[in-house]
Amino acid sequence: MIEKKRKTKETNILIQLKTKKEDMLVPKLKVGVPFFEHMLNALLFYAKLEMHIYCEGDLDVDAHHSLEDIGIVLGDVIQSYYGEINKFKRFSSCYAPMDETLVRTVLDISGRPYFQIEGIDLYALTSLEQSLLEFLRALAINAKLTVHVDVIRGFNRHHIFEAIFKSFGMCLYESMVMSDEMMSTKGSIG
Ligand SMILES: [Mn+2]
Repeated sequence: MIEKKRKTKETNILIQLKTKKEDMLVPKLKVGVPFFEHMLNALLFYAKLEMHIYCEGDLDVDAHHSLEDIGIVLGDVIQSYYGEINKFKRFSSCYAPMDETLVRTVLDISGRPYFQIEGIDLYALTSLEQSLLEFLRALAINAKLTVHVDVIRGFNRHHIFEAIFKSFGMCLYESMVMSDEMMSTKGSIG
């Protein structure tokens, strides 16, 4: 089991990841932002990660602090997890269609934090949608991943965000599949 905690004046977060069969963990999401929990559920399902995510945040302000801080702690958990796997496939690219929407995520466990999203009008997003992207950015940066997300087409915002989270989740799974060698010409990640 990997467990990380983070407590500030804005949020109090606990994340646990089941890494062994013997780990006693009841997967549960408790954040209090239903659409984010729906997205997180999709991401973790396709990443094949069993997690307990608890956040008590200042939702009376808005969801921003909670989502960004969960991204920070989850990124930390993911970095510890691939550190334990040690040798992994590293690169992945996954497409998720959802009716009219098509999204592609390309991910590299590079040790070089970078998050880029294209194909979506960032000025037209709702506050919650912006926070969803801040979550993904915080996750990528804190896990030290290079992530490029391209919204190839689509107009239904529920579809677009769900396809982003699904393809990101699929990429996490594929990149962390064990490999028989260290996938780096220089012999180390970063
Ligand atoms: Mn949905």
